[in-house]
Amino acid sequence: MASPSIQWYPGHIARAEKQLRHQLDRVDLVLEVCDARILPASRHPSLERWVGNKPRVLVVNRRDMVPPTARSSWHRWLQRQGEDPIWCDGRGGGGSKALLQATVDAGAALNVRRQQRGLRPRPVRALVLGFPNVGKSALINRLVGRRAVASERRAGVTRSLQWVRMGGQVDLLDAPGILPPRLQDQQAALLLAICDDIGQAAYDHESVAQALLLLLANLAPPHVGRPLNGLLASRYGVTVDPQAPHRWLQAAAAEHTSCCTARMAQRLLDDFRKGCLGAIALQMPRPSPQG
Ligand SMILES: Nc1nc2c(ncn2[C@@H]2O[C@H](COP(=O)(O)OP(=O)(O)O)[C@@H](O)[C@H]2O)c(=O)[nH]1
Ligand SMILES: [Mg+2]
Repeated sequence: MASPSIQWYPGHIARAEKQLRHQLDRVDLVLEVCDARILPASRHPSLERWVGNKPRVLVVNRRDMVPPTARSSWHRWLQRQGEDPIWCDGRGGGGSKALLQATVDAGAALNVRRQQRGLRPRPVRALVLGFPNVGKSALINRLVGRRAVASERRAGVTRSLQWVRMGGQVDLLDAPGILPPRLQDQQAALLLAICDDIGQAAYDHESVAQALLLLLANLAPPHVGRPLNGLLASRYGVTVDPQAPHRWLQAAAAEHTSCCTARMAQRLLDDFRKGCLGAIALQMPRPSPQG
């Protein structure tokens, strides 16, 4: 997929990363949050190394935005890698009970160890970590049952570390999204841009929308609940030619945005990001020989 270089590493992320490395020593547990639509592309490549031996829970958020078949394929794949992911919907609240339970369990184990050393029990400290806009703040609000931290539809809303205390059992640390200083894997960077997981200033909307079209034109179950071409046709009245998906933007712009392809690109991206195109997994596990 040809595209211009996408790079985004704003000052607040660089600063946050420094503080984070410092805070990591002080927390008991890391809740690693990723985006179900682009599961591998939304996992920070250095996170495992930073976390080291500390307990880590993999939280796959936006579960409502992928078809159930995609979820079960990924779940099996992750379990084969030794992970035991918790699937959440930070907006609707699904999965937050399981996530809370995993956090409380980690706290119980911590306090058994503390007691053995003659120390008083204390709340478990959990750091919520992941790329921008994957839903970290929304999950925290779900866990505490109130709007404790800001959560919005654009990357870069959480700008500093913030503790949220939960009734004496759990302390949660909300953090700004983290990103590698250089997005080496440009295919992954493109997926992050499509899903709005990096700042919009980092890329040209039209080329990102073209990349999305190219993906959409070729997606079939289990990526999507049903073949997508019909959906583009029924929503916008313009069919996509799988042989020439780049022509769609111009044709749709002629119908809807007075031939302005930039506005049409923005509309397509917005619709995808809001879930108006249905549940879509942009990445799926590669089939393994065992199936
Ligand atoms: N559909 C859906 N939207 C979500 C989910 N989690 C978060 N959001 C929305 O995604 C946007 C970004 O969430 P936010 O919590 O600010 O992300 P953060 O940057 O990782 O803290 C907000 O508009 C949330 O309402 C989810 O699981 N499903
Ligand atoms: Mg946030």
